[in-house]
Amino acid sequence: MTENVSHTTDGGAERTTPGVSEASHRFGITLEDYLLPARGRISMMAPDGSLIPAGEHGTAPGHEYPRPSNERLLAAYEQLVLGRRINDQNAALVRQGRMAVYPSSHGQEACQVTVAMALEKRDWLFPTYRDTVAVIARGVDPNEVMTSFRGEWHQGYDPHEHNTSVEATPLTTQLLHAVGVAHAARLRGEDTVVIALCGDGATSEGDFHEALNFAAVFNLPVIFFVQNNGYAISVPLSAQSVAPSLAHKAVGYGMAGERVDGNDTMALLSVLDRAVALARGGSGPLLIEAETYRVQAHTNADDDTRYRESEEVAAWRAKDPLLRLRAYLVNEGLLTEADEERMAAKAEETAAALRDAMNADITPDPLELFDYVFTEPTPQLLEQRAMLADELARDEEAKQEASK
Ligand SMILES: Cc1ncc(C[n+]2csc(CCOP(=O)(O)OP(=O)(O)O)c2C)c(N)n1
Ligand SMILES: [Mg+2]
Repeated sequence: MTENVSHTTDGGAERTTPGVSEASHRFGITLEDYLLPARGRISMMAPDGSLIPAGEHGTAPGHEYPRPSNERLLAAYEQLVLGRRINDQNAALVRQGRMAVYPSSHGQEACQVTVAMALEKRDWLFPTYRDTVAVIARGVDPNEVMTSFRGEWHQGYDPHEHNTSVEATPLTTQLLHAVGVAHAARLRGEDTVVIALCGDGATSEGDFHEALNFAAVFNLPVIFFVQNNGYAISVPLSAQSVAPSLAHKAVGYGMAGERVDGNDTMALLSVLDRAVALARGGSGPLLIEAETYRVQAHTNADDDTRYRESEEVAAWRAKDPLLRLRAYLVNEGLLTEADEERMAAKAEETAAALRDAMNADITPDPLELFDYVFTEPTPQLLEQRAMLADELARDEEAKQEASK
């Protein structure tokens, strides 16, 4: 294989970071093939759960990916069952008025679960508002994750306890934070890998460009994982980008880009495991575009029937990631009825605990608003806190006086 390697001769190779050049040599493929190995979409499992033959996975020649172990696929399936239950429970809690908002990842659970599984505990995950299931798969208590969605002002969990950042609502701020954390880890000599999540619409943001460029120039171990679910609220991808694929955006930064079937747990695990190993080994950042679909509305606040056809949604429901992996595992005799009952019961237990937690009323302390803003509060914040404390004390006095 290696004797056929032809690298760019126009200086492109020299401009590329040594990590990227070394990776292309290692695989015995051209720099161009390394930077954009997935001419097609990588997939390993058909929607009916049958295996796609190795030569048809969509990878570049000489660039085949190993199939994840059965144990790993079974563990992923358990997480998918839990993730689906959490998504549907949260949607119900919103309808019952117990939660303010919930951007569901129903139908995107394969992406959610596999990014968490690909990382080690010491690594970092930077999620968005749609990535609750990924945060839970990272080990964060679901009740803590849902705190902010019920309208409390704090995030509910300590990012440092789980190496999992807050679920960012401003599009792509988290990508810059992810790059910063990767840079800091590098300077400290740690081998941390960072996965930063964003959506298809978010790739139009200026911060997306800055984050990718900085990560590539500094050869940082960041995996930018784009869940292309077809829409940014009501805006379809066709109105968002005319790039041949979102993965193509990587090559302009000197970064490898891959496209993967985002409803194929097997392909996702394989692509992500390889990406994490490459990033940890010093090959620099990677961009992965996972093609999936937002089968529900953006949030409870919008009506998706106004901007898309129900046939489109139905076609994607037929590619459901959970049913696909289940079909594979059942066909292979890897998933028994007893396994399914156990997994469903565990998911039900989590959903019940979530209902109890969200149904319990809270009485927030208004002064808590000033806590956790900065490690060292600014003089202005301290002044505002004192003003509010004074006002609250006077309110209390007035109440006492009135009740006499
Ligand atoms: C900087 C910024 N601009 C606009 C918004 C409003 N907004 C919230 S979600 C969203 C759509 C994002 O779509 P996409 O990146 O595809 O993610 P998805 O919701 O599909 O997961 C927009 C425009 C925002 N949160 N932040
Ligand atoms: Mg989207």
